[in-house]
Amino acid sequence: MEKDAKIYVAGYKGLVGSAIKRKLEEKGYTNLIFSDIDDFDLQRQTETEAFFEKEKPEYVFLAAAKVGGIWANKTYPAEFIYSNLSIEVNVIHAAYKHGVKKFLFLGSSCIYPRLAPQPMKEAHLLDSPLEPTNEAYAIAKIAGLKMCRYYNEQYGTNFISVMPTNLFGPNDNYDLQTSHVLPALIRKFHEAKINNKPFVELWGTGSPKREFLYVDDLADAVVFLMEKYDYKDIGEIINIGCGEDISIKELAEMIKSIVGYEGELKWDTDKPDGTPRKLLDVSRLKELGWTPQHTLKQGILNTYKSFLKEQDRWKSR
Ligand code: GFB
Repeated sequence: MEKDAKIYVAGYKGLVGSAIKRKLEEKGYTNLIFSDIDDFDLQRQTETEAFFEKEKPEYVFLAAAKVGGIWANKTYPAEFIYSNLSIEVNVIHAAYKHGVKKFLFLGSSCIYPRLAPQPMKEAHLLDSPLEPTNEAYAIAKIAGLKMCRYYNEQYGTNFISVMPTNLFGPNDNYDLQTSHVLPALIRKFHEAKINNKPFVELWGTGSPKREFLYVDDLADAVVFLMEKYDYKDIGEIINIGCGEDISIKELAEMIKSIVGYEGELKWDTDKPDGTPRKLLDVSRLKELGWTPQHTLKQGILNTYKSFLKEQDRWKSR
C-alpha cells in the first residue's frame, strides 16, 4: 500500500474501525476515506455502489458489521444474519465491480465449531456444528469469507479474510445487555465500586475460557497483512490472536483488582456460558512475522482509562 493510496475504512467509528483508522494515520497514510452508518447505509446496495463509484478506493478494510456479545447474538439472530450478510454482499461485490486492488474482510473466531480441537486451526472451519448462541453471526461471517475466496478464484481479485479472537479496547460497547464480556466487567466493577455495591452479578458459571486481543494489536496485524501479504500467500483465512486464553472467572478477578472493587462476585447461571473454549492457533501468523505488543493486563489498563473518559455516554443505557 503506497502512503498516498486511496484507502477506505468502512465502519470507522466502531471498536475495530477506529483502531484501524488510528493505525493508518500513525503509519503515515495520507489519503484515507471513511464511512459509518450515519453517513450512508452499507446494507443498501445502491448507496454502497454509489459510494464506490464516486470514491473509487484502491484498498478497503471492511470493519462495518453488526456485532455483540453472547446475549445479543442469542436474542437477535435475524438482525445479525440480515445486517452482516447484506453489508458483506454489497461491499465485497462493489469492491470487485470497482476494481479495488486489495480488500480485507474481518471475520471472527466464532466461525469455528463449538467443540473444535483447541487451539483452533484455520483447517477446522466447518468440521462440525457451530455454537448455537452465535450461529447466525457465524454463518454470515463464513458466507463473507467464502465470497471473498470465490471472487478471488473466479475474478482474480485479491480479497483477504482474517479471523480475530475476542477483541476489546477504546471505543468499545459498554451497553450491559449487548456488550462483550470484557467491557461489561469493566463497567460493572467500576459502577459497583463508585456506588459501594456489595456484589457484582456476572453471567454463566465463569468456567468458559476466552482469548482476548487488544484492538490496537488487531489493527497493527491487519495493516501488516495488507501491506505485506496477498491472497496467494494467506489462503482462504488466517487467525489473529494472542495465543493464550483465560477463564471468565480469572478474567473477572483480574478486572476486579485493576478497577479496585472489593465486593463479592455472584454468577447468574440462567445466562448462557456459550462455547466452552475458543483459543486460536496463531502459528501461521507468527510464521509471517507478526506478534501482539500488549499483554492482557496492559490492554485492560488502557481500556479502563478510556472507559473513564467515555463512561458518560453509557450512563443512561
Ligand atoms: O463476550 P461474550 O458475550 O461472548 O461472553 P462470547 C463470553 C463469556 O463471558 C460467556 C460470560 O461465557 C458469558 O456468559 N459473561 C460473564 C458475560 N458475565 C458477562 C457479562 O456481564 N456480559 C457478557 N457479555 N458476558 C461472542 C459471540 O461469544 O464472541 C460473538 O457471541 C463474537 O458473535 C464474539 O464472535 C467475539 O465470547 O461467548
